[in-house]
Amino acid sequence: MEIELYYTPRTRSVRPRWLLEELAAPYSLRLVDLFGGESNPIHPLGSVPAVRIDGETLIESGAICHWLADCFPEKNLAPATTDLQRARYEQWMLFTPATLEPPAFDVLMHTQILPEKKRVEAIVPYATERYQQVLKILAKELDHDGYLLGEQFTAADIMMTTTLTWLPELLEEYPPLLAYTQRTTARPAYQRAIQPIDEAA
Ligand SMILES: N[C@@H](CCC(=O)N[C@@H](CS)C(=O)NCC(=O)O)C(=O)O
Repeated sequence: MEIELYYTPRTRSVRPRWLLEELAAPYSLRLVDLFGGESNPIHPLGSVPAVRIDGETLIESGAICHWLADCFPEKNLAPATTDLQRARYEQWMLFTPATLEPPAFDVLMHTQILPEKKRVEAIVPYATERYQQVLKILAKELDHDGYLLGEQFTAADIMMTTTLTWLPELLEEYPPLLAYTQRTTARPAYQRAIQPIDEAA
């Protein structure tokens, strides 16, 4: 399988890069200079990430991670479809983009990313409150030494960790989440995935 990842550091494209590193799958990176004004030539919205897999283009970080994890069952980054744990895995794979990410995205965009003129201050208190509600239930869920599925680290942990790292200051009140993100980001595959592109293997 030939995999080319269209990638910008410090974006959602870390997700598939981290997964590919966990899988030890061969891949190449094509840097998209999003912050310098370049748009991704293979994504209909110009966004990252996108992958070319044997000539086919696939977008959406969650879909890319989902599919790639299933392609390498021997790496145990996704439970088998017949495994009861699979349902729980699907739950967490979707929880990140559907429930955790929207309020975190609003806070991030309207406090840090958008040019000041475009920020809407009134969005921030509600989005922060909603994000904190979600963090509270996650802190209960992750109040142990493992991962979302217990002992098994999966692609769902990649999805969730990358979002939790967007707003580190809001994690301070949730020690189980701080410990969880410290555990997951200490993984060698994550450390390789955040290396500057010219130093990547
Ligand atoms: N839901 C998409 C979101 C993709 C997305 O919005 N990516 C951001 C970077 S994290 C981006 O490319 N923004 C610039 C743009 O869309 O032009 C995914 O998870 O892949």
